[in-house]
Amino acid sequence: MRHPNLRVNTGRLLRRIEDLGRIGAIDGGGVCRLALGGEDKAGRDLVVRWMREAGLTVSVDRIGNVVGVRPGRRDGPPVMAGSHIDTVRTGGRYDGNLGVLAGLEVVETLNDAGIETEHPVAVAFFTNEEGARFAPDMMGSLVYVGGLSAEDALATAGIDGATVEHCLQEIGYNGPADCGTPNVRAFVELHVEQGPVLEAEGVDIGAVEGVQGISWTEYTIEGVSNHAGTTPMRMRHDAGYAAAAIAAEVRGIAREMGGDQVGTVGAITLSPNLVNVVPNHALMTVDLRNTDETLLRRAEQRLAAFIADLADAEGVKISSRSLARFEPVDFDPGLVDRIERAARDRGHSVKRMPSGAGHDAQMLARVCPTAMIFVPSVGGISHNVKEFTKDSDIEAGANLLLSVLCDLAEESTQATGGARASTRP
Ligand code: HGY
Ligand code: MN
Ligand code: MN
Repeated sequence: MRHPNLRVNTGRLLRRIEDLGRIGAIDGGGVCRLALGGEDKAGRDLVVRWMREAGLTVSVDRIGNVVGVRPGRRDGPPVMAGSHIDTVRTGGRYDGNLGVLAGLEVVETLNDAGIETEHPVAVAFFTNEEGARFAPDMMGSLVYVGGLSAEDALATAGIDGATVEHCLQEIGYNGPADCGTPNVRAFVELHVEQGPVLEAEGVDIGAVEGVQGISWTEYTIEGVSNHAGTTPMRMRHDAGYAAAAIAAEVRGIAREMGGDQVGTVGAITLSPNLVNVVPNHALMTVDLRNTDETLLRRAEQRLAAFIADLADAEGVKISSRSLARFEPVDFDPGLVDRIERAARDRGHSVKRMPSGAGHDAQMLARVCPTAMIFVPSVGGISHNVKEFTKDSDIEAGANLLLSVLCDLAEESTQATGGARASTRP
């Protein structure tokens, strides 16, 4: 530990979480800052101001990723902390925001202590990590590492029809920098766990070993609208029934497979959506995830077979469009070890674990040694206005991030090992 007595300014970090959480604040203590909307712009402007006030050289790339760099004694790739500040509609104030603001707090702490590091230190927030408005999720970091072209990302239309390019221009974050600059020496993301494990086991810190596979698909179901009262059941081609049957099957597959298999139907829109009309159209999404790629593919295949039979039986047309597909990612073993060791050295209990949620780190793992630090989520709740993490856990996570980043920023050898990352964009 290079600076064993160095500690973050917890009060400053907590204030900034509060200040950022006021932008797009919604009832119940949560936040709604969907990617590239007005609230996202306001949040970006605030964080960029803080970055500049901390003396960082700030760049904005073509897809709106923002990177602030603090110089080191030598030039070259920085060690980077980062995450995202866009949220889902029912977001909490910690998801993503903590990793960005804790990274900034590391910089502020180094500034306050007058510490110069060997390598530059960078703080980043990536565009549209949530994928709730524009698919796929982790879009900005995927472009940053070359897994998706900036052109394809810019051309992507969101759930409201607007394109990424148009929205970036609207908010003034269609930056000049090439995507993927600067390249990165190592990446560490602090994030709330968003699940129940750490709290249930009474563990302070998660040393995250990787991220599970993610499969998002949009289904369009075309049936025949008809009278709810006069149409015999045998004559129906009911898009609403088909959507409901798919949702029930998603739950059935997850239940029968057990293990890490999860399945979610988060969005269903029926048309004409009237009490006395058999729906002729449904648009829905399915989110399947598993830590094991073979099992995830098995779940996908089971659902596809069910849907083909359902379309025949109900006489509806069902077409599908992949919104996101990422294989499971393993983080850098050496970096995970380092996080685990540093946590124990600071007297914390620590558990090695996978991430159930997607994160920008899973993309950075394609290009540099990468790992994550989790802190507990109260009640395991996230993507919910009640998302909460205790101040003491925020302080522990931020000080651990400080310790790991300081060590990485001083070392001549790169963090050992390498990540097995997705091979499919
Ligand atoms: O969907 C996810 O796992 C992340 O919140 N984008
Ligand atoms: Mn997140
Ligand atoms: Mn999220």
